Amino acid sequence: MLYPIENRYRTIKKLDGFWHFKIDEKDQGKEKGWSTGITDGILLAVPASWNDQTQDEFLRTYLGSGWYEKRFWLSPFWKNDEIKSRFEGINYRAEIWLNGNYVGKHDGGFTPFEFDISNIVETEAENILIVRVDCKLSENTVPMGNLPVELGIDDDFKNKYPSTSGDFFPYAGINRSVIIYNRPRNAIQDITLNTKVVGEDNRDGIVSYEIFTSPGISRCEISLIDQKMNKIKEKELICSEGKAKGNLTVKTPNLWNVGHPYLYSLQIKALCGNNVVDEYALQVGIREVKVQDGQLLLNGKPIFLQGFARHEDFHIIGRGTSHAVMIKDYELMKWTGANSFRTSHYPYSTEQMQLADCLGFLVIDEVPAVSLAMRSVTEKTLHSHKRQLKEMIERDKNHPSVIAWSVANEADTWREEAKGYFAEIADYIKELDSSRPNMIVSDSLPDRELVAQHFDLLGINCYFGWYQFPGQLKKAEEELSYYLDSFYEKFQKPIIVAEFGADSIPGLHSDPAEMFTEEYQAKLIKMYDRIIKSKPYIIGEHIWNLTDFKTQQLPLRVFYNRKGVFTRDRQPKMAAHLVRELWKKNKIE
Ligand code: GCB
Repeated sequence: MLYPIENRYRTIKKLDGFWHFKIDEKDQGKEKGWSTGITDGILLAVPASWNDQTQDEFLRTYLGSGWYEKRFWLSPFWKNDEIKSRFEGINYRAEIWLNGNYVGKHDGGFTPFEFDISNIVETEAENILIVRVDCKLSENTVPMGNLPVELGIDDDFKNKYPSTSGDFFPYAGINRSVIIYNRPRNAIQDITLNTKVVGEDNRDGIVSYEIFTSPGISRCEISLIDQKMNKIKEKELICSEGKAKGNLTVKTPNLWNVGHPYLYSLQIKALCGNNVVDEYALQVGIREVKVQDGQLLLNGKPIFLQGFARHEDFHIIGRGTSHAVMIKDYELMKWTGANSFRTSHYPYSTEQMQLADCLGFLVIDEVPAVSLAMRSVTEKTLHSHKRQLKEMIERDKNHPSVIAWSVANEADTWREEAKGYFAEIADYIKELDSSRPNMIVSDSLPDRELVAQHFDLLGINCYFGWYQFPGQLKKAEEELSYYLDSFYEKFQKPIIVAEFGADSIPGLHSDPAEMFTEEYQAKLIKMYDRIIKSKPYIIGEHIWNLTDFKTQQLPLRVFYNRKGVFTRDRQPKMAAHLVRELWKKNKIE
């Protein structure tokens, strides 16, 4: 599935704006005929979560079903083309109707899906698009939700409202853009790229491509264009049964790297006979990622990841796409000197990945398998987990910024049930993409962890000085050191400290430092940075979190999770200044 673009053969129409919306608490919308149109709905903005847009207290925590309606016109110029409707991300379950016709459905809140609507969309009349969203989570969904307390994950967060897995508010609705686009009937359908750096001193590049087309396409012409618009490679390909594959060897290319995110453009023309009928251009960063001799190598050289685990979260829009907030978050990361982040705990929007490519950030891409309670997983959970991994990889496989796939965060991987489950997930992910390392993020005790051996990289979340040994940084330091060494001794895998941090309330100070003050957060981060950098087997540190973010309501949280080094409105706490100082040596300019 290629991201929709515009050129002389393709057009896109975004349906962002105001949509009509109606709550369907008793799930009666279908019987009442809302699939043909809804009356007396309220207006809501799309893309954005429904929870924080209004003054309605009920809607704030509502995770049932709701119906959206949008009316739109399409140009008659589209009528001979294939027309698709694409939904970038709807949390959690979506069902779609167009002009009264059932179009299809999708489960999973963070990956795109699309449908061919050529036969039912109008180009001479108004269209009525209806989207039913249902955010009820269960033992069969990923993430899970509403598990009985005794069968949920074993943590301190059992009693929370709403009761969903993970420590972040389960924002519901049409969180990302809805796009209608056209493409020729004979079209380029998908492209898979893989790049390698080879030769002496890792100076040459190989770009391998696999192009998938409609069966009617007989040939493709491809060219690789540099940033000065020079064509540095070109090739003619014969397509057989809708496929063409091969390699381009590029002598001493500008390699894509942190601080030097050089992007080429791979331009593809598809031909029927001698006529060009479709074109697609894809940005290509030539780079190679490898785990070798206990190190993470980017273009053959070891790299240390410094950065954050984050959330897509902002006032009013919840988990909705905002280009301005995205830019700001990248600005904050650059300001601190970060070179990487993890998409905790779900795939972020496509635009986030495009920015990471352009700005030269390294991304660990994570599927929404957060806090899986292994006693409660079913065949359906496993199936949904695998499907969402596949959808994430299909969407993000061509981004040079993506350096690893994370298959889960803090599942209870010390339970017997985890063994077979994660062995299967590890094999599956290698089948989907063997060009990048995979990883699991664990918070188990090293001697109880049962699945880490299946993965190339090991992410470890550590909260000594917070949940364990609260307020006791000396003791926390000893335990942290022992914990990390024990993990390494047992699994002999490169480790990323994937989360560490402390809550702080901006403006709260104390000396000596105590929990929840800005001083305590800064001191804890400084101590972790020192211990982490003293251990050669650690290949990265990601602070939890870049910014404060909204959670469910529970006694452990004061309105937000306050572990951000920036506040929710993106202002620095004392820790942000400290981190900027700690990381300035490796800062991206
Ligand atoms: C964790 C989780 C993260 C939480 C964080 C915390 O281990 O992975 O989702 O928000 O701890 O602050 O408790």
